Amino acid sequence: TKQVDDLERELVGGEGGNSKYGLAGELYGMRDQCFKVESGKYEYETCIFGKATQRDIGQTSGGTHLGNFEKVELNEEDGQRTLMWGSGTKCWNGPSRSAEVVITCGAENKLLTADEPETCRYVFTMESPIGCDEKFKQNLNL
Ligand code: MAN
Repeated sequence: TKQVDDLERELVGGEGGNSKYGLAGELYGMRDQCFKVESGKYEYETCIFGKATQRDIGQTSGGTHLGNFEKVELNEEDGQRTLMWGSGTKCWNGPSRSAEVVITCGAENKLLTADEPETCRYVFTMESPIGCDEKFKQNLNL
């Protein structure tokens, strides 16, 4: 029983809690997968439970470290999921780089957009089936 309890805690967290794999284990299916998107002169790569990286288009290795995967955040009110990376390479004269991926409901796991709304803070949108949950349906009155 203890083993099952421990595994369950790892997968779906404690009561109502957030865990390593998200509220209901939804990140398990994309664990260690990486997703890419191009924007302006850069290609970005975000790896679930890994790193986020910025490269010049055409560059195939190295690049600027945008952060290490930290957590998935769930907004209790609107059900919005956001994946967060932090402690990236320090910005010139500023904070260390960080990245977040805002999830919307969609058929595939796919990064859609990349933006740098403030210097060295990178915000991506991603469509994913993990965004298509009860809360999403409620918000759209489906
Ligand atoms: C690099 C890139 C940019 C960033 C600047 C900050 O050029 O990482 O995204 O704005 O550094 O100096």
